[in-house]
Amino acid sequence: MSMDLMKLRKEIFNELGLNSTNSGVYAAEWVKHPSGKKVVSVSPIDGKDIATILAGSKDDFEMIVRKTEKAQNDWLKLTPPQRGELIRLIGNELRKQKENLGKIVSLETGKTTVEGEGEIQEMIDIADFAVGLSRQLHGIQMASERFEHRMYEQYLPLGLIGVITSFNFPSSVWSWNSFIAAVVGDAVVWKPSSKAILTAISVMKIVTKVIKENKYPEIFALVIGSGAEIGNLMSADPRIKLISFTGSVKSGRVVSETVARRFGKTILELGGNNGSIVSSKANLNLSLKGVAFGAMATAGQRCTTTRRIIVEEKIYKEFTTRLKNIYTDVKVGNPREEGILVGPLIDGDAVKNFTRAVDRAKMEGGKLLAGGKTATIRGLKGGFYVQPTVIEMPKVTPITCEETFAPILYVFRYKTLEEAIKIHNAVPQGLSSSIFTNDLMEEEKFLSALGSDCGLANVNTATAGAEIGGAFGGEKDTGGGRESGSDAWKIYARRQTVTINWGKDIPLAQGVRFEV
Ligand code: UN1
Repeated sequence: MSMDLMKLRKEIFNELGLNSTNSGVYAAEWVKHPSGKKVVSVSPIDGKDIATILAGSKDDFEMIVRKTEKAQNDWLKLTPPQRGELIRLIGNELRKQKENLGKIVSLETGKTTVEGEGEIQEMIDIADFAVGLSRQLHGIQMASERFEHRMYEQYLPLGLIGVITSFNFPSSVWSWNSFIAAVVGDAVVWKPSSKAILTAISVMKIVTKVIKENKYPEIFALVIGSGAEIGNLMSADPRIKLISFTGSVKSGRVVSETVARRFGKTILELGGNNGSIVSSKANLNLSLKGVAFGAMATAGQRCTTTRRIIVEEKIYKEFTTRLKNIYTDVKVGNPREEGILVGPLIDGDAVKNFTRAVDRAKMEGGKLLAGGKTATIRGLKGGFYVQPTVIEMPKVTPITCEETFAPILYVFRYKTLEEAIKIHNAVPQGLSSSIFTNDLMEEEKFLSALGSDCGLANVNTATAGAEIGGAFGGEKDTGGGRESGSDAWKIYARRQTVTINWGKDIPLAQGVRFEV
């Protein structure tokens, strides 16, 4: 490790109480000797090991489920606003630890300093949202056809939920699910990605410190382990009422089928292959910035990353020339350094996938406009860097229908908006989308039933960078799940329709008579 990274590692290990070997299993306390395999946390910044983690086994998992179920029972004895109070305290602690947690996210996933902190800000934001929500978990009341009857809906806690997260948003996605589920009355078992384990351990240390200090039930548990073992155990376990899964379409299909077999619930946040339409009626400066952020932020490793742009013929030449200049100038390198906008990919496999996708795009008729190669960074001996890449495509081809987790942007051209929307909707995924235009008719068409087929639709802003206040998720192969804001909380609850007869007789619905 370079001197700077060594220093950073030492600093955050001290601040967050991490060691060179850490337990990856928590249920009311850290399990000293979990019996699973060892997992190593590697920094993509230089490819060097950061620490070793002892993962959980089947036995550990069994213990966790039992303990967390018990905690959830105690949690039920609190009112939702009392539960919200814990989340408020956690949010306050996260505010204090924002910088430290941001650093561990950055070291472990290669995010830039501001993006690392942004990840923690997203946790703070959802904590605030959950606190407010804890005072308004509302059902509706409806008119009864029966005399002196009242009907309404209530949302009761679901029980235990499982959250399986990906490396790219290693802590915020956990909080989107967990803070909301907690105020609803659930307890949470978390299996983070094996590529972002120190972040998960650090988050748990902070969250459970608040729980212990304030004597709340231990509703948050952690188990580090592989998807094949722990992920499958979670999906198959009927005690876990809901699985929220973020990851690939392939793994999501397995989770979905396994959970459905036992009639459990799922939130699936699978692949995205997000497109932006750039119209000749757009503000070009704004569109260029939007596309650049959407396509290159987090080194193209967001589910919401812009992977395709569809540019109107009239401005095609100008737009692509200016985009090419931005791509040539953008600084790729150590994400801890100021001015760097694009850090590394997560690991060597991601680099291979990048190279393979570029080669395939070329074979399928693509013309390279920028990037296309792996990159070495001055001052760093290892790490997984690639050049942000733009490839002009003659039409929608198989590779452009795939999500490659790397900064590759495919460019298409269009003459009519109908044609642009057709290209836009031609992929199997349906997470995020956007249109850049100042023309009211164009943006309304894009937002109409004949427009974008995605869960998120943006006008004059990027496909990436959604706020927590809206429900997050997508259609088609993206899996249909919704989490985070709006009324996404309802999936963490058991919905009950209540009918109360407060009269002296028992009139029946639908005019049925049953005189006994
Ligand atoms: C993800 O990539 O899984 O909208 C989540 C965004 C972020 C969240 C992305 N707020 O880009």
